[in-house]
Amino acid sequence: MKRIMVTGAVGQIGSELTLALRERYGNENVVACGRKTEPSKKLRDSGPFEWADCTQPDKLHAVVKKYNIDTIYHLAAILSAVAEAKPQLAWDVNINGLYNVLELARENNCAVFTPSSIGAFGPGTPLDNTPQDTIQRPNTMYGVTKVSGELLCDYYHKRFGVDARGVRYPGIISNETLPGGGTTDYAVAIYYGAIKEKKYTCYLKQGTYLDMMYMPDAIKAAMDLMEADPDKLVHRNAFNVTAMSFAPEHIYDEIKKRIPEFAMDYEVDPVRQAIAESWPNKMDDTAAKQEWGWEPSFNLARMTDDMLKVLGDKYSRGEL
Ligand code: AKB
Repeated sequence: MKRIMVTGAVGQIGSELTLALRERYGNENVVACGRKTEPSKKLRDSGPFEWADCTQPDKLHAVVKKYNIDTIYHLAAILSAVAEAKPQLAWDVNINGLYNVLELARENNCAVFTPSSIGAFGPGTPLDNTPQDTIQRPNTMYGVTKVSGELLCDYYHKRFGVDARGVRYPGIISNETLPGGGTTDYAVAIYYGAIKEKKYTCYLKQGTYLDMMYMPDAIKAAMDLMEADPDKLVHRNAFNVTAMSFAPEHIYDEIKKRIPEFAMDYEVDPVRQAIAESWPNKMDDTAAKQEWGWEPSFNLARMTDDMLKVLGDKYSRGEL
């Protein structure tokens, strides 16, 4: 049985991925690591929890030794909008933190999953059907750290034999933990707005297409890639994965079909708009499909049904 450590386990993806990993590999075999935010009761009570900051290698090292860890899901990261506001912090967490994890993996023979992002692409990249292997010249600090991270992970694989794998996540939509400071966060916030106030003000312009994915598919992508036969992997860091591509008006239309009184207006944030315009409209994820059988389950309509049901139930119970 694997012995897993998850960094960033209290974050948007980490909080749900940790629970899914516990279900598959056993509660005691999955150690959740947080830095500052209190974990939910479900996360704290279902298995081991440790405070460990990825920029502090000694603490990470102690967790790896204490639990005899052989696999690390390294989710701790600063997202794109915060990274533009705090570029030094983004470099420290996204690069020095990753370096610490890879060194730990090299010394202790651990496999590593690291999420990259659509942010690893930039204005020179083809925006439609963005190829797996293409120009990557991002103009944001987030993008710089994501490309560097991909290269560093591949380097550790080739040079030291670390089993490092990753995906380029699109915007992730979920109903458990809110994302913290990304450019794609509007696609989560819009559902909360629809349920709580029947309205939403969008910070991206109409016509701004971006790749997106519902959380169950994001979790499946990470776990399936880490279980994939290494002999079949031509690529490693990082695979394009997507489930849907839409602009704000399309998600609005889907919600309005189900909540007719829902209204949306626009107040564009120039920073996040510029970031979004530098990212792909739609990635080509053929390599992920061919090399490890990637297949998403949720499209926009199915995701909208589920999001509104789950958030609607939470709202009725007074939990939102
Ligand atoms: C962000 O918007 O920063 C993230 C991402 C696409 O990597 N959700």
